[in-house]
Amino acid sequence: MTDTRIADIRVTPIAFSDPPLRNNAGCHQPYALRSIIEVETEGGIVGLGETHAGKELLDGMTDLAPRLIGMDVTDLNGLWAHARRALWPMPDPRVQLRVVAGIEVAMWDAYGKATDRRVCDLLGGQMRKTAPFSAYLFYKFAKHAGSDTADMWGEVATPEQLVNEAHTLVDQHGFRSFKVKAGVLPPDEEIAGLEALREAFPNAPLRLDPNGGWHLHTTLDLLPRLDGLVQYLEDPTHGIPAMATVQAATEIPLATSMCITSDADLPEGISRKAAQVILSDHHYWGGLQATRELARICAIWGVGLSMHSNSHLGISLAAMAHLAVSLPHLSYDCDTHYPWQTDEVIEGGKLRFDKGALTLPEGPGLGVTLDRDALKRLHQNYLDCGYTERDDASEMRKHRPDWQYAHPRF
Ligand code: GKR
Ligand code: MG
Repeated sequence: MTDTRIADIRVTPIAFSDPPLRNNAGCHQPYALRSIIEVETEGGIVGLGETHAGKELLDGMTDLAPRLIGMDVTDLNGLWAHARRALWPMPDPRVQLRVVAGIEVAMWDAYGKATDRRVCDLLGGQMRKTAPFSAYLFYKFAKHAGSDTADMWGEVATPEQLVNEAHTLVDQHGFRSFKVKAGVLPPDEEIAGLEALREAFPNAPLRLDPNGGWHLHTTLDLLPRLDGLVQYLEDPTHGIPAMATVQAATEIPLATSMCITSDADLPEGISRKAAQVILSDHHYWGGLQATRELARICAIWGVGLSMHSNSHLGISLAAMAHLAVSLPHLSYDCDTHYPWQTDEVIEGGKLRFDKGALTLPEGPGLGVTLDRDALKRLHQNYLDCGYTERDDASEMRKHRPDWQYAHPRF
């Protein structure tokens, strides 16, 4: 076996095109940010990771990466020990976990490539052939503010437009379930959108995610209309106490990617029964190993598990898929923003879904390799666009100058 001690860690922030998708916090900017992590071993193997890319995260990478030189790529305990010393405390505790996650995935990938093993095999073996994903539907503007041309999706603001968007995603990727990003339009209009989807796709599971954008009283009032319509209701309202009140009032499973997002939230979230489904995200939870541990906790406590997503490219998708096929406990189709992205940073271009599921890319590790020309181009985008943080609220004000952030809004 080649020498798997870490010789170098490179972190490259990138910016890739993103459509004007709307959510409770505003609207997506023309570029979404990620960082690409390369962990190179003494033996010359390069492992890949992808994670968020705000300034604090990149500073954290700069602090942590040099401390890991000389460590073996299998030494995840060493990674956490160094991370605790280098990154704790940080102003935003969520960022530490996202730093660790990006490097941890690259360590798994490097180890897999060095030993000719797939990451899913290193994670315990393949439990299912493919990783199932659902179509992620968004209300959206036709074009970015200041742009002359509408994108291929056009505006999505009505039930009919939402159904058209769903048809396009199904035609392109074969999805069999749908998640609607809500908290954008008045709830009546969003429920009308769901009802139109139900009519167009009578057997497809539907989910709604207002991102905590509804008041507790609004949510309680709407429950009878959602009962029987949604497979689960994701983060209708904000915080563990309010979610627990809603869950106590309904048979509809509540899911969350907002009120239980790290170990610290688990005792209160589970004991207060704030949600029946936790939407894991290995970027949020500190990597693949931590998410496997979360899956076991969920199985023990009778909580369902699926996956949350943010705008991302193929390295993240491959990592999500390796994790998804190897988790003994995975209850629902996972989320992904991937179909909304046209850029790619891996060789061979976009990974392809078949019937809404992803077959693992072939090869050891994650099965993906870096397209260095694309990395260079997307890094140049990052330098040119001038963003250092995601800012949906400012972007929204370019479309609607009097728009104000409100959480909850309805
Ligand atoms: O990309 O607009 C978006 C989503 O709202 C994202 O930011 C959320 O993190 O997709 C996510 C979710 O499920 O809440
Ligand atoms: Mg969500």
